[in-house]
Amino acid sequence: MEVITPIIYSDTEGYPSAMLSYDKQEDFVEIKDHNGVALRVYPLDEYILRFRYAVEGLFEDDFSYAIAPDYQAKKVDLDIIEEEKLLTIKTKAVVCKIAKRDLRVSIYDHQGRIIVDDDKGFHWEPNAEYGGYIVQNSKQIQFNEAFYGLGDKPTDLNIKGKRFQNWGTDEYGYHYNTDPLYKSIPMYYGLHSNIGYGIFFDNTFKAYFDFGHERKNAASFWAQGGEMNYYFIAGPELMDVCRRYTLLTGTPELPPMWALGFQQCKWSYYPETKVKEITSTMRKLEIPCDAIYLDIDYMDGFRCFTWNKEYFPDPKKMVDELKEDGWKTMVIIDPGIKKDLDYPIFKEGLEKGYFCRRMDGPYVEGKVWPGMCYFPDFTRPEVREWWAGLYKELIAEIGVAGVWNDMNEPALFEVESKTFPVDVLHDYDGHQTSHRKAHNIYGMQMARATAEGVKKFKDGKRSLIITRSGYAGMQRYSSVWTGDNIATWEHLWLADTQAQRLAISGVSFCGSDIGGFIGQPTPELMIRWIQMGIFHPFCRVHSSGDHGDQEPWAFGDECTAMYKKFVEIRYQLLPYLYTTFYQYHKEGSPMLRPIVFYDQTDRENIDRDYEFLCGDHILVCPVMKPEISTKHFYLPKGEWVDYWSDVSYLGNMEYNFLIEIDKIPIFIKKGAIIPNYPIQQYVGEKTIDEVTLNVYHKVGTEYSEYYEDGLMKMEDTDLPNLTCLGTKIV
Ligand code: NBV
Repeated sequence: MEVITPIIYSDTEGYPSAMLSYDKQEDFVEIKDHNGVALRVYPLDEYILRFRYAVEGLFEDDFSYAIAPDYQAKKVDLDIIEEEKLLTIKTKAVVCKIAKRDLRVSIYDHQGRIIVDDDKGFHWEPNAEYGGYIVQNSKQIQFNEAFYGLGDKPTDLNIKGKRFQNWGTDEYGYHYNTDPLYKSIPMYYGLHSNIGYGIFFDNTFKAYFDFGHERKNAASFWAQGGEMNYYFIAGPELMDVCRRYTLLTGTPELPPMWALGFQQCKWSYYPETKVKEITSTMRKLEIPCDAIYLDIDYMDGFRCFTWNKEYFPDPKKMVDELKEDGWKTMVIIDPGIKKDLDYPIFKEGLEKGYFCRRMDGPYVEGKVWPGMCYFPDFTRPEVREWWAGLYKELIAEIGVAGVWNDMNEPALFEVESKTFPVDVLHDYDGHQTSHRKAHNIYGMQMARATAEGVKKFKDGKRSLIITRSGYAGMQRYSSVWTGDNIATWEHLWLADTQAQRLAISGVSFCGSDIGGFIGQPTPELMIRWIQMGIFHPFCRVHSSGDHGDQEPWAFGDECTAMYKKFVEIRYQLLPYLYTTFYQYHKEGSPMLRPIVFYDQTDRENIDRDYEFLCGDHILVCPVMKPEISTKHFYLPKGEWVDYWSDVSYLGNMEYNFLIEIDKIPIFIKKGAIIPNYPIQQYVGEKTIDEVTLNVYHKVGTEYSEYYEDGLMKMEDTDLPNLTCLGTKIV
């Protein structure tokens, strides 16, 4: 018999008592207990219920950086039933039962199956050090339940049995299970008995998640301050939960297509002759590439928005020349502004009071690349506007194409905490608070200010922003990369799971430093990483440059040829990838899909984290080990066509495939139509007046979408059975 761990309640914990009253207001149902606890349940649509608790009946200002500003809650007709022991709130999708004895919440579907059930439910502890409360919640873990989500955690896809912290941290050279990392996305999925659901705990304080690590049967989440404010998102399909969560926290605008092209980066390419050497070698070897990156050394003494004129005497001329050859120049911008009164940006920020201060007056100072720096308070609208304005020269005058925001956890050198002291004050858009609450959103607000600036000086035209740190909703402003990884086989796998996890956490536009930031990959590892990387939405090679080169030609001729072959495949697939981005933008569909999100009915898929789907129809099975000649892969349900040989395979079966170095196992869903562009050296090199539709014929129906951002619409073609955005072949 299973031994159930007894629940030990701490003396200091508080719990709701019996229900005193309930009241139906326009947007929510408010329930009060006998001790002054209030619970508000907001139906946002039939599938999403938001729960907010106030220990002393007083709710905080209702403000969130995560929720998309244009998110519109729907009008839901609630059915509210009061019985002796329960208050039941029903929408068309879910039945929420609140126990009158202690306000514990259980959510069922309409067939009476439990979706999620409070264990201790909401409880709290006074925060003796800072005031307020440590707000906590625990749910029961159902039989065989699996858990997913939480952003960039470098661990197995199924996070059952693990415990995590959300506190954005600069983790140079992280490893399997290092926690926390750069991003904080407090959203997780549960899956049991084929029922998927999501919990989004929208609280920016340092927060914790425990999935049966401390107590085998409880999934808990808690934060060091703020409100117990979470969203329950019903499925039952995990994909639908993902779409609902992603639309709740917003999707990005469509990027320019070149942002999905291949990108070459290194810390650092300088001087100008080096940059040109890289770009011209790419063109000479005919390896398609759209973007070249300038890391911190392009600046004058690492002062943001300046140029080192010795290395780059005429940046505009260089950027223009690169542009003529199809290159988009990307530059890095960090948050630290060098403390130097001869530096106009510092002087202006100081005069206008834009830098963050400690609670008792002084500015927060921190050592980063330029030396001692002050840091803008990006949580203040006026500061964001100022920051946006600083991009004028880079974007409007010099013609830089997009911006890379780094070190924005914010990261500091030489202090144990690696970041600001917690007493730093922030405006938090008019809700003044300390760094305890603002830390996790600092990077996201920096990326937001950057995105606004770049957009403004590009006359509203689309661009590319990348950020290292961020909170739920960051995807509205920026793409992301997974930070300072290492050139090891383990990291290849971590990059795979991190990208899948980010995609299901609302942040599809993600990728890793291909090849590894730290260390030098072997040619084999580099090739395997490129083979996977071309299926990640953000596809950039980056390295610290300390251990050797990582350009396509750095590993010998054979390797260069393979590199070229895979980057070319990416360019052929651009219309497919762009369509996948469109689905993300429009419906919140993740661009990368763990196998369990493709078929959650098959228990074989629960822990599967190697293979993933890129968009609707491409199954990618990355090779994660050196020198292997065969590998077992499990093909999920359906029929799959081997991309290389056109041989069909039945799904729901494991196969032992031959592994060759110049091929990554890729399978196309039978029946799919995959649009292909001709190979170009960069997006826009050729006028595309013809798209090849690769039809993977099957007897039966398979729905394929194709989105073109401009003139080419499917209805303009004379192919039979085609509709704009949809293709049916029977
Ligand atoms: O700007 C230098 C690097 C950058 O290349 C990398 O991608 C970031 O994650 N940056 C971190 C700061 C220094 C890291 C040691």
